[in-house]
Amino acid sequence: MQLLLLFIVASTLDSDGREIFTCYTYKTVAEYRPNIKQLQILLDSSNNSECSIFPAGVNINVTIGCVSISAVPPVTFPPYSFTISNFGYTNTSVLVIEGFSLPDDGTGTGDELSIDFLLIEVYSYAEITRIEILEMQTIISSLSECFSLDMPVTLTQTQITIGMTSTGLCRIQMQSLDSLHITIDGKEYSFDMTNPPLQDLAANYAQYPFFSIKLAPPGVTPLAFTALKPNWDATGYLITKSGGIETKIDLRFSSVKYISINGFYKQSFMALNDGWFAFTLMPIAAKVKQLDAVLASTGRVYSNMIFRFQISINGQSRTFDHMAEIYNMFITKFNFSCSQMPSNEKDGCLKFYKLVQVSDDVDVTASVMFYVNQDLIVAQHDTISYKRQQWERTFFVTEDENTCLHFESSNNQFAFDPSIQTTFNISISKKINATAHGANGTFIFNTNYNNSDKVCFQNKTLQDLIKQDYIATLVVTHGPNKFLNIFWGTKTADTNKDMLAAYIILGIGSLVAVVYSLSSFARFQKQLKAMKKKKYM
Ligand SMILES: *[C@@H]1O[C@H](CO)[C@@H](O)[C@H](O)[C@H]1NC(C)=O
Ligand SMILES: *[C@@H]1O[C@H](CO)[C@@H](O)[C@H](O)[C@H]1NC(C)=O
Ligand SMILES: *[C@@H]1O[C@H](CO)[C@@H](O)[C@H](O)[C@H]1NC(C)=O
Ligand SMILES: *[C@@H]1O[C@H](CO)[C@@H](O)[C@H](O)[C@H]1NC(C)=O
Ligand SMILES: *[C@@H]1O[C@H](CO)[C@@H](O)[C@H](O)[C@H]1NC(C)=O
Ligand SMILES: *[C@@H]1O[C@H](CO)[C@@H](O)[C@H](O)[C@H]1NC(C)=O
Ligand SMILES: *[C@@H]1O[C@H](CO)[C@@H](O)[C@H](O)[C@H]1NC(C)=O
Ligand SMILES: *[C@@H]1O[C@H](CO)[C@@H](O)[C@H](O)[C@H]1NC(C)=O
Ligand SMILES: CC(=O)N[C@H]1CO[C@H](CO)[C@@H](O)[C@@H]1O
Repeated sequence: MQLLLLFIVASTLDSDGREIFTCYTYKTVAEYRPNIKQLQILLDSSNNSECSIFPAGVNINVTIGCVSISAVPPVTFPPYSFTISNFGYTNTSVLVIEGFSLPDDGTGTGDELSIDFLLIEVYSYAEITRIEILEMQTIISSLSECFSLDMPVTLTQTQITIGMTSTGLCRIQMQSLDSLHITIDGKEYSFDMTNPPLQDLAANYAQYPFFSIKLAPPGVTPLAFTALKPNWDATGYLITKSGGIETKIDLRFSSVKYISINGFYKQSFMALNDGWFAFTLMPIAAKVKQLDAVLASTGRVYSNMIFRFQISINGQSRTFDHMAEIYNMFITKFNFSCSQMPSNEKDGCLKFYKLVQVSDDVDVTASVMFYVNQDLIVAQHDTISYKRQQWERTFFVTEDENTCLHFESSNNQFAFDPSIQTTFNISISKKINATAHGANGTFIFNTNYNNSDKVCFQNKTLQDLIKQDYIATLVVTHGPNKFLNIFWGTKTADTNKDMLAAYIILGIGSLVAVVYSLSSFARFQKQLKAMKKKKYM
């Protein structure tokens, strides 16, 4: 727990109070970070119950002691005095003093005084305890610690958005901020303090743990719509200027994403089920119109397109492509399976599938790319969400009047509390006799689910709907937790074998091309030619 001490002139409290000895051990140390003007006292409690008597509001005096002062005349300095209001003997383990700097040593060299000991006095009206610190560590705080490592960057045609997580360590620096520089794909963009978002940065830095800044490079379009990839390389740094000294603070971006039209999808996610990667993309009609306008503005008529899904995790990635010839915003569901891979790639694919299945930190992007022969004319890139799956496999089994959801557990099973109601929201999309692939049946069931491997419902309409081809989207809500699964079938399965057979039949007829890593364009062209001229409706 950290205490932030503000410079408040100490109200003089009675320092003649009773002294309590040994509230802290000799392991209590002080760390001084001269570059960020901060003194931290890491308190090592001796768990002396007597010391619990200190109230929340205490005064603290820090006295700097120098035994040998070479300076002539010897420098003298008053103690630093602070008041804090949230002290707790058992829970205050660090005292952080901001804006602390040691006095000049008086030798004219500009060096800071070297100190021999620190005396810390913590006192209230009635009690005082003293801590002597004989060893002080001077630590040059790395300026790379100004922000925590989670710093995502989003690029659009007109805007650079940087999400920042403040560690609070560089408040002093941020007050003398001078400029921000960011290099995207070899091109540098600079922003000085005339940019309001930069003016806000210092204030936001001190105030919020997380905030973002949005920068619009004046008069330039950072990226064209023909960006081939959603993931970019970018570097950036801040410059601060104080007393004629320039300091560079590197920004380490956790990800750099290019998004063509922002907020393109009202829903977009990936789900895994029984060896399948299933993707759902539901665009917003108004955004599709915007994309159409961008396409029209190229003055060219695209001949083919690719829906590309890229899944990355720990430096490994897989790309799945779905090739089509026309754009139909009603293609909303995509699926890929390792079983569709060439035999030499199946094992690698399955390993990857298993890795994704048990990971939380998976990066998934969806790209819709329009081509005139091999020229990419427009691309829409988005990041889509993925949540670790609760069940490895979900499927329906009909048992008389009952329609039962069966679950095969995954490695990471969340335990449902049977005393709390669980909501099963099942949306069925029909593949046959549906103008679009949109849902045309939603069923909500509330039950006190007890972690059993199946849960049954009675609804005649649902039972009829799953007699034929369907795609089911299941959202299970349990308190604040939500679990999502997507699965499908040609008919209700009674055994695993039937279900697997159904999957394989679906796989064979599909026009899906599955590619590892980014396939060369020649390969794509070959595959495209080999495709039958079919349209998706
Ligand atoms: C702490 O410092 C203040 C201001 O210098 C002083 O008035 C006060 O007596 C000091 N308290 C103790 C306990 O030394
Ligand atoms: C005080 O208690 C804490 C937490 O129980 C323990 O980690 C620590 O070692 C104790 N310190 C001493 C000096 O006994
Ligand atoms: C310590 O605990 C007290 C009482 O629970 C609380 O008021 C105070 O804010 C805490 N201090 C810190 C530094 O967490
Ligand atoms: C059920 O899920 C569908 C989509 O899967 C959603 O549109 C609908 O709002 C959900 N209903 C409830 C009550 O959560
Ligand atoms: C789903 O849509 C199809 C085609 O529009 C229709 O034939 C069918 O009755 C619909 N089913 C439900 C349950 O609404
Ligand atoms: C089945 O579910 C549908 C959709 O939620 C509902 O309209 C219908 O009343 C249900 N039928 C029965 C018998 O519960
Ligand atoms: C869990 O619920 C199912 C049906 O809802 C029931 O058959 C089963 O006995 C229950 N299991 C436990 C351990 O309570
Ligand atoms: C999987 O995708 C292919 C190509 O879009 C499609 O033909 C097939 O029906 C899909 N299968 C399921 C179960 O959705
Ligand atoms: C598979 C299926 O149910 N197909 C039906 C689609 O709708 C037409 C007429 O609306 C029926 O004749 C088909 O049997």
